[in-house]
Amino acid sequence: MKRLLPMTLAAVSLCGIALSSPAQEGYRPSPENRQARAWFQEARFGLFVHWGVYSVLGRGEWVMHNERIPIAEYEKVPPRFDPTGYDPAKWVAMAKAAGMRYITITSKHHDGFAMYDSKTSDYDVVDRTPYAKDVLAALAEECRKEGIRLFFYYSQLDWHRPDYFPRGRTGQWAGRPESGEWDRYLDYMDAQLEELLTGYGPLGGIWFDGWWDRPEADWRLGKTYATIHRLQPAALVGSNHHRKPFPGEDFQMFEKDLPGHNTTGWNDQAEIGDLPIEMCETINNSWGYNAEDGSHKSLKQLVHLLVKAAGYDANLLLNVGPRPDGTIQPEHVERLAEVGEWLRANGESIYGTRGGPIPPRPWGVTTHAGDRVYVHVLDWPDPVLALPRPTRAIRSARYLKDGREVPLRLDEDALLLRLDPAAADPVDTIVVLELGS
Ligand code: FHN
Repeated sequence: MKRLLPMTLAAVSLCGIALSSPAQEGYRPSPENRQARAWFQEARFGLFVHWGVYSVLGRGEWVMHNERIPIAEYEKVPPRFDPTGYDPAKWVAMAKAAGMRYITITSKHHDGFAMYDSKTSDYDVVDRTPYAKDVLAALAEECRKEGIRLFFYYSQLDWHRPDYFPRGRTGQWAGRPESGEWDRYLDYMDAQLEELLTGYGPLGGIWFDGWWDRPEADWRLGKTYATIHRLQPAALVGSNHHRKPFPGEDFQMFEKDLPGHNTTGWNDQAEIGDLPIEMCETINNSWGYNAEDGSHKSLKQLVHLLVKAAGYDANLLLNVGPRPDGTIQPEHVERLAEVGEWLRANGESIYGTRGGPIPPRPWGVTTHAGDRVYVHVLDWPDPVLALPRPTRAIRSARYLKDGREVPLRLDEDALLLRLDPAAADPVDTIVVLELGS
């Protein structure tokens, strides 16, 4: 089995000390931005799409680095990329049927290849592939039609551009000259971002990644973030730098970890800020299409990710890696449809809720909205579940599934719920507490 995870990212991010210039000091989000943040927090569930010419090789999006493929070799891949089966209407319909409210797609990943018609470089899907069409433009139009918000993932790290110099911790086998103009690379990046922010209609936001390749560098983030906020005030800026949010950012993401956790090793410095949070995860173990990766998570595992994320007051951005023909592998289409079915029955306990009031527990999490608290029992302890005594009166406790009453008793400092084993749900047993004044 090929190594699925990219080069030990933990090693990459751990040793970098951030010495770069401060980001957008003094940034105050516009009213539109605040509205967009509120929308984002209510949306709770989005589709992540890692798609690029690397899908042709079917070994994930890090193949160029992991297999030390020099640029001259890697440039033989785009001519083989011809996704005649690409149908954005199908992707958007799949996302909607899964209960997703937004899509975040890779406009450019670390290999530097643009999945749109860039005017600043011909290293893109229109100029270098037989397909020769702007895949982002077609998706943007479909999203607009279907009321799905579209975010663009943009890699600050670039293994192709010579001016990405001094090099960082990756991309050292690309075969570029040991020279280049870092500021010219940043100008190029800002120019591409301007194209994305002016050529595809209103965006949900920009999802940056790759800062961790050169954490000591001056990324001129203040200028870049200010440009985004100027061109689209409602667009949300987020960066997967695994640190506490920088000024100018509008949401915070955690990769493969619940907020505040660090099972991956790269979230050790990822302090939780006061911004809306999103957690991103794969359905199998790969972001980009990997023909060998059959470790697809079950419905239960995926719903637990969604519910736990909501219990931590975070969104879930769940990934697919489309195939080189533009289709999504059937296992992932199926999984997403199953999650959609679950959300059609239980969505009120996720959408528009906030995490808590009871912090995450070994048995599960809680979410709340208005006068309702949703107790998500994910791991069935025993017939009686003890919760901290609520500060407000309890009007009723019922199973979300069928409205049946759940017997309860209030003790001095606890609320005891008597759960009926026959009502146990194999995925998530949800008890709705209706609160009084
Ligand atoms: O290196 C990338 C990886 O390819 C993928 O894009 C993920 C998605 O969150 N982020 C980086 C790894 O942290």
